[in-house]
Amino acid sequence: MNRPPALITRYRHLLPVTDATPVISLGEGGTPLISLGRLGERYGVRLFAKFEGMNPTGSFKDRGMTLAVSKAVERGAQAVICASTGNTSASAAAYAARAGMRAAVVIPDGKIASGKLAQALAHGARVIAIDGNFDQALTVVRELAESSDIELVNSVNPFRIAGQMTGAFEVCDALGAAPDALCIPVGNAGNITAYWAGFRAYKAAGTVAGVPRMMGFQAAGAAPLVLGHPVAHPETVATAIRIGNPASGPQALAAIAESDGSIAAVTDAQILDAYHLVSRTEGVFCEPASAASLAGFVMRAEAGEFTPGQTVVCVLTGHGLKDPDTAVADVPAIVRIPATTSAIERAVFDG
Ligand code: AN7
Repeated sequence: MNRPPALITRYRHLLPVTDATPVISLGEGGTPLISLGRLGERYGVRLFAKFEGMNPTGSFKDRGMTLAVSKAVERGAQAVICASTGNTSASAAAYAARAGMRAAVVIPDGKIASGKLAQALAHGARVIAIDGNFDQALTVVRELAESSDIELVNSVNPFRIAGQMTGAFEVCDALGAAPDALCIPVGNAGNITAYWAGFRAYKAAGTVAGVPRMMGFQAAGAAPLVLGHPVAHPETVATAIRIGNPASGPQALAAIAESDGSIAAVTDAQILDAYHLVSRTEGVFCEPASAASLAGFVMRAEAGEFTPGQTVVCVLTGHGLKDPDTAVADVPAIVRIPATTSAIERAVFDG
């Protein structure tokens, strides 16, 4: 399959790169904007999913990681490090391998989805599990990065945010305009910050006329920006956004205020409903954290928040295969029968 050229090449004029910057790429970006026609029709809007699970490592992190690792190579860093709920570690491990560089990833022990752990291990990263949560992991890696020559590739790295602006560029390129609203899951709050920067950059360049309302959604058990204070012990089925003290919280709140947007919490039950809905009725398999954006859309739509005919984009940040345990936790039973034509025919249509 032909993938589009590297993101750094495609959007070079809008990114902080020079001719001296190497391009460490796995063909990231160029993900599909998929019409969710049935669900949109139910609420009278044009609804789309920006399916970031189609990136090389299966999440949106690759957009920022291509730039962060390229810049790390440019400045001669010896290694990259990150704290992660899983996807950042998978992406950092892959891009570091691509660059021929060492990666270390610090994760909350037992709290990252198995697909993500498999990726970090497969790419040869040094995987360090701590007896603590993401917020504690981020605190220690930030300290370490300040006192060493190891490049921090969490979204506090400005190149991560710059690279992730390309998600907003692609949404506008596909629609020929900015959407009216963007629904997005919020964990460490880097992605909502990046999308907002991207939409503003496109408007400033005159590429589009407007910007969307930024609608962020956190899991109810990990909703510091909704509550207005950090959460010491975040908990949610959506382990990717099990974050109690988001590093880019102030930037996220600014994006929401400047865009006339909003931030709200969705429960694990709402997240899982949306997760099953989009996989069963639209054929799009995302991970639970990603479904927070769709759960939020449904909640807002039922409250009458959207005007008929508006264009709404939900960012589905990661692929469903990342978290196979959640995928098989609440699904129809496997049918076990003898290997005969008649038994199989009955099994197809029964139940
Ligand atoms: C699928 O990998 O924080 O608000 O360490 O994996 O930019 O943090 C992942 C976050 C949404 C939240 N959806 O994005 C990590 C990590 C998925 C994610 C988010 C994450 P931010």
